[in-house]
Amino acid sequence: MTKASAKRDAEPGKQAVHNRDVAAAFEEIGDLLELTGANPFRVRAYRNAAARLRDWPDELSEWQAQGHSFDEIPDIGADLAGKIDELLKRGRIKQLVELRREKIAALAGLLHVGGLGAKRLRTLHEALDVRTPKQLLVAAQAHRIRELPRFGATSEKQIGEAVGLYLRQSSRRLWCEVKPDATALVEYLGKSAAVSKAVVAGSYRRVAATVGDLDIVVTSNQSAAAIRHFVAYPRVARVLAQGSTRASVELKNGLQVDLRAVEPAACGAALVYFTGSREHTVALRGMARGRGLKVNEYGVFRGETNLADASEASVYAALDLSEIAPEMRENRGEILAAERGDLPVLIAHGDLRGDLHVHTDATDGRGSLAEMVAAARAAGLAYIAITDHSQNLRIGHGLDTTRLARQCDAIDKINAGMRGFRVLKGIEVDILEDGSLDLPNSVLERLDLVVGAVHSALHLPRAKQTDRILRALDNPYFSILAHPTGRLIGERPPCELDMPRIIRHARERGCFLELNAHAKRCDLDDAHCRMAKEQGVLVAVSSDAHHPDDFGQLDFGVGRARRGWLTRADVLNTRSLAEVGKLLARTMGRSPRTAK
Ligand code: DGT
Ligand code: CA
Ligand code: CA
Repeated sequence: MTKASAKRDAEPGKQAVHNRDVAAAFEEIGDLLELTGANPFRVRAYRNAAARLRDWPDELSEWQAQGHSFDEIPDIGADLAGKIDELLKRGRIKQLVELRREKIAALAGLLHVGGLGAKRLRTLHEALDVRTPKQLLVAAQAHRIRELPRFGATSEKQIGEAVGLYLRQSSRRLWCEVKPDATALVEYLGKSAAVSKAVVAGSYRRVAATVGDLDIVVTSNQSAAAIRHFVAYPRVARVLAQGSTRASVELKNGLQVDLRAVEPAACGAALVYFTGSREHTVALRGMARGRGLKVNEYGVFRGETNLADASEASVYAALDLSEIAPEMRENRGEILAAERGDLPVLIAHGDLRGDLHVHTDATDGRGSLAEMVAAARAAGLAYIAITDHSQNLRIGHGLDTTRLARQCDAIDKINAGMRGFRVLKGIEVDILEDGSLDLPNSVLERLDLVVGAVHSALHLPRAKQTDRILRALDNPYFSILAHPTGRLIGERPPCELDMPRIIRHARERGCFLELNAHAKRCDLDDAHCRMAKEQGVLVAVSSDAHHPDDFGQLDFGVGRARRGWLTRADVLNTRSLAEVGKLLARTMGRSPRTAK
């Protein structure tokens, strides 16, 4: 789902080709070559080039206009330079157009879904003539996969589930993936004299993990001019509908955007209506009816009189409710809470003081210790915990005892030379299949915190998987359970787990749970955050940063925490370094216990 957006045919001459378009094209060529069984070095060449171009500081067309040649760029040889030139000049790469015609191309989106690699996808294609995700699902359901060599009933079941999930979600995009478009559109709309205010409403404003389309409300006294400005947005590919107060467009990456122009006085009601959710606004309307009122996108009416004004608060006030934060509007008890006046005061953006899950290039991160520290300080944090992977995670180049000790020395050194910021020593230790941890307690005890996570054997049956985690929490050195369900949105369903039991156990053991803010994880999800809150288990909102830029994820994490009704007090890393230090110290060296 993340890649599908970049995979539209470019229209010759119609748009400027940006670096990320070139990167997306190379990425896609890499995927398709891999699927058709090309030499792995060729595949890697395209992927390396894509990564290089995505971060390349100069706009490629300008770089060329200045007389440079593309093969001056590292990772770009003469062949790839020619392809960049072709894309810039003609708006397409012939090789890519041809690759897309291959019978197997429609399966490219399934790479990585449910652990399917190119080799296994090719086997499925060759043995069963599967050409599309839908056909793969049908093959799994008809039990035709289990007969194949190197597949079996279990992997058939996993493939069926993962492809089903993929098909349900593939028309949706990750929140973080649409954020750049949402931000750019608001900025663009604000430039029109006809627009006084522009807000992205819908599921985006509610900070849903995935978004179907963007819904924008603009206030304007000249709606026709506002609409004209909107459809003229340079990244619009097609206008789907256009009227005097509304329009829908499709952007060049395939994302749909609906826009509504309303008079400034109706802004409150329009925002409530278009923020939704449908369930929330349906419940509001039902409540209004009981009081002889009518709520719609224009206001709250008693007869002809509109009780609402430009603010959303006025809409809720007209129904005797306190204002409900957008992230809570899902009809999951928030209306009752607003009626009683006991809505939680949600954690605010800017409340986080530190980040307790950060990687470096010692394992699979892309920033050095010093770079991650500098980026965290620049992001306004007061502390971070370095939590690189442990030895069991081979692909992540996990740390063994010696390398961990070396990292701890490096952290001591960096702390010694720094004021007003502190680096905590941690590890993201693998929880092994039997619930033991991947490093001995004699090593863990020297750290400030232990973050534990499951990275293998994700398909254990529910009772076994639950016991595994309970056992891990029983370890005397265990601070925070990272991304508890292991889900990857669009790729992998959550593990089978008894979460209420795990949360209760975390409370008994004095451990904390993580809300991992990685766009694909959002794990804990909203419902689990609320369970943790009810049990009094503090939640760490963590970036899981693998790159200096990733601390930006914390802001999304706060949005997700708000969706889970968390307050400042419910979140571990809103606390000062001194307080966090005390709370973490209590998780290090408790009396051991065996699981019940
Ligand atoms: P999405 O786009 O699937 O991620 O989810 P939403 O919530 O953004 O839904 P969308 O785009 O269909 O509509 C945006 C908001 O507009 C929705 O949250 C509530 C409102 N809305 C749209 N159509 C209707 C409708 O027929 N009835 C009600 N009650 N509300 C609607
Ligand atoms: Ca929407
Ligand atoms: Ca919509």
